[in-house]
Amino acid sequence: MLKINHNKWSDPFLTVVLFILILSCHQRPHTLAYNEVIIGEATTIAPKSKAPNFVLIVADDLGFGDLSFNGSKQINTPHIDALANTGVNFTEGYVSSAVCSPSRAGFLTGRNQVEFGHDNNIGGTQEGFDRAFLGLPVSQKTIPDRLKALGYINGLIGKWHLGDLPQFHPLQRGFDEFWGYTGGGHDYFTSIPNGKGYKTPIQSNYKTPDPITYITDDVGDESVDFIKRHRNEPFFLFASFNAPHTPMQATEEDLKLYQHIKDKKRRTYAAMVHRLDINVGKIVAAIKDSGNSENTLIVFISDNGGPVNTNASINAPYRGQKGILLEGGIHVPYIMNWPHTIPEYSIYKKPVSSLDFAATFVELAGGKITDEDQLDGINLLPYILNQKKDMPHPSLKWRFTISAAIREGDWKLVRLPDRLPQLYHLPSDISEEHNVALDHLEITKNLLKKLGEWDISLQHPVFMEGHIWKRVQLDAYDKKYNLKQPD
Ligand SMILES: [Ca+2]
Repeated sequence: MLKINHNKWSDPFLTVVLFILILSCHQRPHTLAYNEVIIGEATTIAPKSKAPNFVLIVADDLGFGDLSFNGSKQINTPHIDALANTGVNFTEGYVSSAVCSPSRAGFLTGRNQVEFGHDNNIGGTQEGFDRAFLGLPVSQKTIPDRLKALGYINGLIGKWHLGDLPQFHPLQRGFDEFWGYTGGGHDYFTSIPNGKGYKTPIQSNYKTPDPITYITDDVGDESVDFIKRHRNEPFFLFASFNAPHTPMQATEEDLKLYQHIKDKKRRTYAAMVHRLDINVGKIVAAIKDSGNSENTLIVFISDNGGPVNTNASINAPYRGQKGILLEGGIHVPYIMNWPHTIPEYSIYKKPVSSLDFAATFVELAGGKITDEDQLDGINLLPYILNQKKDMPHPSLKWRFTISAAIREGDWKLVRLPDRLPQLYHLPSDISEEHNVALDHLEITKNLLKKLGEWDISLQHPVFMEGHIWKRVQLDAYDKKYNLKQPD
């Protein structure tokens, strides 16, 4: 019979066992101090024999709080949750713009887009500007441009929104395969020959596109097809969903699942996010079925915060929405997943940016990023694996028409044209409800100075949106936002 020493905690063996037990019970803690890095349980990091694949899954206008792993009680997103749980959840993940096109210009190049004049959304441009510049400046290299040089096949499925003219077409910007549309959105059910706006025909350079069924399913299916066809070569897939961007359209089948939600727009939105989640699951399953799980880095983000009025999204606990620089506009769900390389249940709490994708992918693919590339992003893998322990970004900055913002450590300053600057201490005021600019004048002055110096170093935008958007944005700073999850 086993005899246990009464003073058992003095036994080194038992102490180690106890320590391992504590570690193994460590489930996704949410109460840790900001900046702490939680690396999931140790797994063996297998040596990589070949260049990894990259799958970048982007949701469009998804509210931060509308995924169950981010606290949604109304919308169940098991597949996206699983990506976060079996990888790393970046709790301080940002995009570089609060609207679609500049956000995409940023993460596809790895440069803050205002540094090359892509400040604005692509829509109608202002009179006096040359439409030949209405797109991602051709001077800028994209992720697929860089990966192509390293032997990758690059595919874009879905939304582009970086220019309609031939010089901006995805096939001119590094992609080998394209199935989708070049505008900022699409009808979910209808695509017609010679159709305009959201009903444009689907383009593809490698197949005759079938009529769309429900476009979220179609983007999922075409992504699966890409993953299957290229399973034996290194690839980059940009799965660019337009869900849950407007128009608000869902299938009857999915609407039935959310019939308990009274508000019709919110019910439709929930059904749209539900269908997005199912298609993220299809993509992950296809990678697994092709035998490439351990050789594929999957990234999931939303391109900007939820536009609460137009699609009934909720950015709780963050205040603000698409189009503005409060957290609700730029702080997004941000996940990386790479089985047996990124440990499960990792949580990374230092601020990171979608600008980091380019350097991360290129360096993991065996390429080099030098100062000449002028990237703002960095390779995140050494940070995720806790090999580098400093802040990935001493500061992050944003500029969007009338507004600008800077985050440095725990502090964030937002500058608007018609009021005193707003300073928030994010760890103690996650919803940015208490402007403490006057209580911390030195910090306010210092951050304003840094923001101003950056601002005057930047070139002018190469295209403008209509001036009406300035008013719309300013008003959005004064609105009331839903900071709690509805039941
Ligand atoms: Ca968007």
